Amino acid sequence: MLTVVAMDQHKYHHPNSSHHKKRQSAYQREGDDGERGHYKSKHFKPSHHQQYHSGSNPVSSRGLSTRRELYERDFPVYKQPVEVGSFSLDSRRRFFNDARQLRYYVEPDKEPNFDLRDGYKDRFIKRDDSVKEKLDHILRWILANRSKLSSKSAENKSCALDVDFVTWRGHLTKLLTTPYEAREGWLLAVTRFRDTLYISEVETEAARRERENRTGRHEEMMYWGYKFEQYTCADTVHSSPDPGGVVNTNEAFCTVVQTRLADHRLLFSGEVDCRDKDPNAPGPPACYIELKTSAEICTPKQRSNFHRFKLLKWWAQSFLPGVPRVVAGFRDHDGVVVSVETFPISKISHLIKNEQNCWKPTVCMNFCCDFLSFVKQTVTEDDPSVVYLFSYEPHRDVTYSLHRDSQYSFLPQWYMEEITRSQDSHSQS
Ligand code: 0WD
Ligand code: CA
Repeated sequence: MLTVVAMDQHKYHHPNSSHHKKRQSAYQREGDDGERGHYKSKHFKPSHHQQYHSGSNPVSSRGLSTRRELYERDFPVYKQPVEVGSFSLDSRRRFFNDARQLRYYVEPDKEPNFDLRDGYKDRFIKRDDSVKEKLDHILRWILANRSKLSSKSAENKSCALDVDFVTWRGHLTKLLTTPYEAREGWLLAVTRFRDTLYISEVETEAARRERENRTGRHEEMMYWGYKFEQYTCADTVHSSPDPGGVVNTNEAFCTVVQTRLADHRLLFSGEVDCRDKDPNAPGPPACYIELKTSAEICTPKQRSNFHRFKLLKWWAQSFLPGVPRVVAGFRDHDGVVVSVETFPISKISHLIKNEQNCWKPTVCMNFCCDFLSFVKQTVTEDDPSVVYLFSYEPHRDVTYSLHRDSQYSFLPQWYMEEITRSQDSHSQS
């Protein structure tokens, strides 16, 4: 039995409680006011069968507003996420349909003095991040676990999976934080295949330039987070962390969860750092722990920035899969962890209450929900060679473009063949 974790007023939804709320949508047509960023801010009323692209509005000129005010309504239904499986990626990035890479959290001293720079030069194997894996690992997991997902209802033959969306948790995190994101845009490729929508990120030009031009200092600081994991995680329940070992960022343990946001059935996977080693801890995902490092906070300005920017990202990332706590290592300028603090996800919205103009969980969730509705309505062609590319640039609407047989197509042949083969044999029986 899964217990429902209290998440402040942003609780996960109990399957049995009925929650009636007015539903609104922040779609708007870009052409309406003649220019971007200026809207009539009409909140469309609900009906999901409403056609937004009727009349003379060309499909290519429509967008989804990212203005925060449009999303300040009741918190949408978000079901308690359920782990339906997990997988591991080994030191060579090979896929395993099991939890072999799951590690166990070992609580450090409150002031541990971990040196995060140790091993950067000689005990670090870095994943090649120019290799784009797209959704491949999740798709492998799906093929290996079809029985847990296939549609049981006879009338639902065209939908191979019985979920509306398949994606990485990290892509959803980006959606949650979009109304507050003033620096980085994103590109999300979406394909409809057998009535499931697959969402896979495409690296923006700006992100590619940044990746290719990182300073030595930045490269080293990216290592610090992984080094902190090594100081606090053990490979087995009874062993201790091994700070003398090699840090290899190819290795990963990923949970696969199923949940629902309003009427969107979601299947996504996210990397999990470690779990509580207490055998009496609740089952996954409630036993999972997210590890973070952050610069130590010395001034009120730094505290405010931490609340406004860091806690938003931490909350969004862990709330999605139902990971209940973040353990943060605060480090100084030289990469020494000077203090460690636990942040329960359910308490984060209290912590930010006194911050002026701060982010709101409900805005994040409602924006994500409306984006997914926008995608459902837009991505109508059920064809793996067709990609709808959704684009966000800070302070702009989300817009999209359509691409046939392009560089953006991302569902691999092996996946489509297997889904088609098993589905056809299903419908014959
Ligand atoms: O190819 C890429 N650019 C991406 C690869 C983008 C996003 C994810 N990934 C891969 C990751 O390597 C990992 O196997 O997908 C898996 C994780 O997906 P996710 O959980 O949906 O991603 P996210 O929530 O953004 O990141 C979770 C963790 C990170 O932890 P922190 O505490 O830094 O948020 O996954 C790791 C990282 O530990 N991670 C990566 N590791 C290596 N290379 C990367 C990356 N590019 N991105 C995230
Ligand atoms: Ca982490």
